[in-house]
Amino acid sequence: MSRYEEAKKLYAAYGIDTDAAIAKLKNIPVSLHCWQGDDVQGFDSKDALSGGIMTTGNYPGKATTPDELMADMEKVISLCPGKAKLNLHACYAIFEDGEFVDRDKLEPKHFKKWVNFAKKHNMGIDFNPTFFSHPMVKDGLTLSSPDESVRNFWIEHGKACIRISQYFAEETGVPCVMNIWTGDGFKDIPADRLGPRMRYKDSILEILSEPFDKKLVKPSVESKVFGIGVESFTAGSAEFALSLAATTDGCIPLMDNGHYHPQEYVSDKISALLCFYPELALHITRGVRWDSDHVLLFDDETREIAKEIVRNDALDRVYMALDYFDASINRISAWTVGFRSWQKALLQAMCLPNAELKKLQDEGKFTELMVKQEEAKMLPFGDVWEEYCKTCGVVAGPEWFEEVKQYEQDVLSKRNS
Ligand code: RNT
Ligand code: ZN
Repeated sequence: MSRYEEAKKLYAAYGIDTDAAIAKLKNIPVSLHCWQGDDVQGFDSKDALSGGIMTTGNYPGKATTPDELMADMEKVISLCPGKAKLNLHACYAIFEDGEFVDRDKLEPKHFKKWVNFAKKHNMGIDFNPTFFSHPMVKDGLTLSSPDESVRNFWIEHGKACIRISQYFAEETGVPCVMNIWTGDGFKDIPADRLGPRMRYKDSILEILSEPFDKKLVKPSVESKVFGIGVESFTAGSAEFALSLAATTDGCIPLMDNGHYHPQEYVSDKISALLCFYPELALHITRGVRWDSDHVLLFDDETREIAKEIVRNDALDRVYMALDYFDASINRISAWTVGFRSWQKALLQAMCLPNAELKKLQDEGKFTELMVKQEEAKMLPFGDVWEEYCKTCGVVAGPEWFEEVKQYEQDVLSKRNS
């Protein structure tokens, strides 16, 4: 009997069907962010990354052209089990033949190559307007700026992104989540908090007045507690984003687990939002002491988040996107470790005796609940993971890193970046 066959029997004794879990997970999309590949630089400007976010490190070999970035993503996809969805930022527009337009004038044609790439890999596309790293960010503000010309520029950008999102959905046949995040905020104590928030609200509503098909485009708003250089005030706080989503038809709240105080857990927040919102979105990341966007690992909170989605039967209500960027290590490896970690977290959540544990809780058997939760951790999950990877045609063990090393030697080391 193979190790998987034995493991399957052990799981079956708990009433867990590992074959079914494997078959299900294969078809669940997880958004793979393009921005791990080039430290959130994009192709439309040489401006340094700004907006309260930061990459650190200068590991050689980052992608600097669309072809390089696509080749790198292709490598990552080939090393990961499961179903990826492409997550793009507007700053990754591809201009051809010397053309250039600013962000307020972007059109679907500037993303045609990305659509071809997505189609080649049978992926849907998610999208993000890029409200940072740009000269029109004035005094750290975009959609909430007191300067009307600044606001209008960014509103036009947002509307252009709605049209592009609709184009993505029409081309791929998969709904596009369009996430609005700005770093708008102040370094020090503001004299007026309401003004920027009212302007931010009005600007987002103005963007969403652009006509779109609600079945195809899913706008979301991402909140944040603070950013580097904007420690005192963030316009798009948690209360702001949740209230906006709650009162705006078709708008989804997005929680990034790096965007809360360190003792607040998104794993605890998911069920709260599921009580009220038909759908929600996540940015899955790993903050170390702050919103540092370290590579996602198969750690406790990552697993707890996955459990909350799986055991609440919410896989079709939660849009899952990865959001981290480490420039200090091989970027292909960073991307791959994160994607594989989330796959592991989901698969393991599907292979827990969730119904039995819930019953123990409802019966008030808390001693037994603790014992069983701890014992379930010892089930031979590695064998199920191996089987999952095998059926997806990728290696389960650390051998995938050999391929990354080879790619580094053959491709990355030849780049001038
Ligand atoms: C920043 C937000 C945001 C970005 C991406 C690049 O704190 O998390 O989602 O990481 O849009
Ligand atoms: Zn995020």
